[in-house]
Amino acid sequence: MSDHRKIIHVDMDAFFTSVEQRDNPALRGRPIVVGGNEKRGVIAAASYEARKYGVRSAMPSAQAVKLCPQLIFVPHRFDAYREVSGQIRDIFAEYTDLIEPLSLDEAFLDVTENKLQLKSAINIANQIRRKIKERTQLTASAGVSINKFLAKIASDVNKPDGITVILPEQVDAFLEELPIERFFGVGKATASKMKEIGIFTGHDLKQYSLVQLAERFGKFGRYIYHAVRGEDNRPVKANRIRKSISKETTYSANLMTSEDIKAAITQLTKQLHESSAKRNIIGRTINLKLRYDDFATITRSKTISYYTNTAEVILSVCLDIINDIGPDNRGIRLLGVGLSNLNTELSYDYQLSLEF
Ligand code: DCP
Ligand code: CA
Ligand code: CA
Repeated sequence: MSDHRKIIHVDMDAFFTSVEQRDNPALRGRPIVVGGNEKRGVIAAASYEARKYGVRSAMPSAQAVKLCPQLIFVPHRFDAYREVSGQIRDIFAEYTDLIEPLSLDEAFLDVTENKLQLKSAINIANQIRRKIKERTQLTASAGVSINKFLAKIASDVNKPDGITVILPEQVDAFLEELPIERFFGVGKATASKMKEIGIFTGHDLKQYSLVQLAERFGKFGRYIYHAVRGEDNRPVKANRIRKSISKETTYSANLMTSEDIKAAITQLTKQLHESSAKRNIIGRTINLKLRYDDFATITRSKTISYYTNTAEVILSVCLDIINDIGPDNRGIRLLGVGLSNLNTELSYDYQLSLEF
């Protein structure tokens, strides 16, 4: 018997736009996007028909319209996405309680031991995909392998509506051929740094020692050294999904003027941007926390129609909130700025939880 773990990564196909096409037949087969509008904003999701024109999530709307003039903009319906998210989690829970959601539309499952005593993880992944289709009329793709790193990469290989299995004996060859930008956790910046030193594939990456990679890429270098050898022992952790991210400061001298407050919030939004960008976290709700010199504390939030982590957007929403609160002659001893309603996609949470 194999002593490898059996890990599945499931990810819904073109999630928001597929829900919209399911619920409105007039949108089926058409290039649609969710998020933004013809004139402004950023695209959250693009249907496969829109992707043929090069339209992608996180692209400014104006650029998308240039690529595809007949593009249809559909408003968000987060309740509908959350409902599907709950339905797929219920399906996962029929097999295991070791479910680690990474965002609304994807999760890791450890099915080494499972509730139905099934031996084959491939069988389980296919059952899950079939049930998702039956109960939600949507498709999902799955990756099946021996660890999270491989399962996550695998789920993307035969998208949409596909399954990819990387068996233990296939791991080395698969990773050696894999282009470096496909490695989970390698963003654009890291990929170009790697290419500068001749790393284009897993095979190239293997030529570097642990020390060399650690010197150049820090903790992530150590992680990737092991990952390219198929070593990733991180457990599937149930319900690790992050709900919010924030930065706050207590000031040694109370803030009294609106200029001081603005400067302090500007500083906090910069820090919040850095820390959320590093983790690839974007959110729709901006939270502001204020503590006055008499320790009275208030928190106020505003929700916008798209995900963001840009400092300018967060700052302008915070200033709106401050404006709504109105003038107050108490001094301010603490300010906090945060994001919630997150779409926590992945890769960088990853880097924080590397333990070897
Ligand atoms: N999303 C978003 N803003 C982003 C990225 C994604 O609002 N910058 C939302 C819309 C997506 C959903 O999260 O539909 C899931 O993101 P994925 O990256 O899994 O992308 P899709 O499910 O849309 O497509 P794929 O079939 O490639 O998984
Ligand atoms: Ca998806
Ligand atoms: Ca996803």
